[in-house]
Amino acid sequence: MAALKRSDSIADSMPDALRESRYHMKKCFAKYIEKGKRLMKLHHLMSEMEKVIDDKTEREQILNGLLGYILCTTQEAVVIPPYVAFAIRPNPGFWEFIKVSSTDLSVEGITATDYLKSKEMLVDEDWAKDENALEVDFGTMDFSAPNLTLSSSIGNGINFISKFLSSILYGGSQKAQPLVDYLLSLNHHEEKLMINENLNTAAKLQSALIVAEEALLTLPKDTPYQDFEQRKSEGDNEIAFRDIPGTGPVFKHGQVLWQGSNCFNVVLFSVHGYFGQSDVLGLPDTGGQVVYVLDQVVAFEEELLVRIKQQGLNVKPQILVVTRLPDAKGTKCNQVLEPIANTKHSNILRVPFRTEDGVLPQWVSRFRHISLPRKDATDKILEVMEGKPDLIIGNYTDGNLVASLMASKLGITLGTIAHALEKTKYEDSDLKWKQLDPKYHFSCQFTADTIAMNSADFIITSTYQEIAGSKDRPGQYESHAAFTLPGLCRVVSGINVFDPKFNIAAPGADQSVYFPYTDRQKRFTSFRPAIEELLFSKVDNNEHMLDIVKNISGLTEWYGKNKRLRSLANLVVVAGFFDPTKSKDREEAAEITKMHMLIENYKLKGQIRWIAAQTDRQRNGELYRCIATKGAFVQPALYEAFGLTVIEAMNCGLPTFATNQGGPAEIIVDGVSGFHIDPNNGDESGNKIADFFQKWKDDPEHWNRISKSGLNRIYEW
Ligand code: UDP
Ligand code: LCN
Repeated sequence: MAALKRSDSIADSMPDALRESRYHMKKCFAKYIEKGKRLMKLHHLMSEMEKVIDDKTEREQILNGLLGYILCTTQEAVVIPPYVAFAIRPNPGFWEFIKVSSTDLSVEGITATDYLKSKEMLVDEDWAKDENALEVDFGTMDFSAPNLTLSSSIGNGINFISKFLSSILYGGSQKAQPLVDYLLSLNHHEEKLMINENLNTAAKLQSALIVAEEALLTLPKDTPYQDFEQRKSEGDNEIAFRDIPGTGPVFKHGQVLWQGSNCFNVVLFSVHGYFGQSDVLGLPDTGGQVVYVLDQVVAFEEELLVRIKQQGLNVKPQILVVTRLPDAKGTKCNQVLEPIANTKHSNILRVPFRTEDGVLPQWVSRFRHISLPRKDATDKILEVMEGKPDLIIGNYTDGNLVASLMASKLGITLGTIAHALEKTKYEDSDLKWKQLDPKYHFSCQFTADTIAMNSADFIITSTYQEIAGSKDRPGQYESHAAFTLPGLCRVVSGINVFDPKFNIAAPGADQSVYFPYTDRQKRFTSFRPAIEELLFSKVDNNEHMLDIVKNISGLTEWYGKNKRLRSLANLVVVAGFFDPTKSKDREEAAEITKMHMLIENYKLKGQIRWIAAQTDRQRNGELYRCIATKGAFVQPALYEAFGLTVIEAMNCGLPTFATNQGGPAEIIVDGVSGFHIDPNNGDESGNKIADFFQKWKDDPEHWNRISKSGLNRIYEW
């Protein structure tokens, strides 16, 4: 297929392309506008084109040319007769908007603002034309740090910033002085952390660094800090860096990368629901976030302790996970301060969430947004930490917003993490916000997300797709670049995915819980009877929540329909209430009823085991391992932001099938370390799973190969 040259814009090249196929294109555009105002997705554009150009050879000729390339990179088009406006995304992060007249096929490049206005015309014409409509443009904020330029560099901000800082340091004394002053200012209890007053100019620092590099390179990489400290004081170099190559300042091709720490007190906000360590796990729909936050705290504290030791400091780091204080309902999540398991100095701090009607005690869905009373939370944090934190991190929408407010109030560095921005999970969730708001409160959520991501100094993401998607699909952050909530606000520049604040750090699974089924000595054999009961007893068990996006009913239906698959394997699903009357959510109750109906209609009794959501992590690990050696794991979600269960299953050596919509597509290499399945194509997915079981039957090594490649993928990840 033809592609554009780097310098070409679509607005420039499209007129020629249209001219070449003018006869067909006139017919095509006439078809597009035939039904009046509407929003068209790529598949609509293609299928209508097929209807108009019924000769396959002619159609292929067009699709193989530049026009085909432009059409295939179109995300959507707005039809406002006689015009069709296109949102074209030639590469991740790059967008161009154009408007084509169906009358004479003339092409005009338009701004994001004009494109959004045409979208608004579909739902709220008055507002679209209102000159006073609120328009938000974060792009006008001018920062001195440059942005990345290539799609392939997105998410690699830290390397870029390190190089940028090195270039400042070596780029002339005037430019370098603010950096030198900053390094000079870093201290802990009056003790300098980076450099001392003798190196107060760029020239002095540069020459000290040259001498330092030579001195450091003569030492083995594992030289203890004390030895280095002694050498430093023996010589007359005023090298105030606190460490040695490989652990402290690293000298690489003229770059200085600082790996020491000036961050000892960290606050992490995960303000939602039931944040607990045992028998709670956030309750349904925030489970992954709780697991993730707890794992990160353990790893973060460990890393801080190592770095502090390497820096020769005598400091005790503290991490405080701040959340809300709900009713415990028999769990331990009603303690104000609770030490975090497997850490030395980290705690959960719980602050009551107050509304106008008093304290909110019950569990609330992730779509109902909560905040923490800022004064209460700040006072408590300052009291427990005995001072201001050095870094504030937020997690998920509510946590990120609270974190950004507190960070700006206290003047502290802010990091945010989302891993599950909801915007891309629901088609046209921005344009349809009024319709969706009563249930999902997207107006509030997208606004909070956009504010937090713009206030963040850095953003940690799970995968590349989370930021910038893939060739065909926009990323979760990217979908905030330009969007509109008609009647509320038009965000013409919401976020720039080329900003070096974006960094990818994929989560892992806790290796002490999720390890391969072959590690027999480590296995939690005490859970075996309970798991056997769960899987094989005659009676099904009780309650929990069924999230529609997880598509458990979809999987049940694929299985029910596929005779071949049913003859090869049984199905175990882990999710949900069994009794629809227990659900307070209409959609969820419908989903539960649907599950019962599928079981009935497809006569699945005896072939399906429906287990309620599990809350014991260790037992979960063992459950995956019990299924390993006998089966496979399937994650069929309509959309999954990252998907911790996918890496947990792979960690246990369980061959894994996972949705191609979202993070899992990046975790698994299809056909090698597991399989991608299309949640929107149940027949194909069911057959793909059946093929695996059939192949395993014919070749006993097939299962082992996929299991091992899955584990290898996790180890190299
Ligand atoms: N999980 C659990 N019990 C269940 C289902 C899930 O403890 O019945 C855990 C699962 O092991 C994983 C997390 O909850 O650690 C779910 O995370 P994921 O990222 O897959 O999805 P989320 O629920 O956050 O969308
Ligand atoms: C939230 C989600 O929805 C999941 O996809 C992630 O795996 C989880 O957070 C942890 O990052």
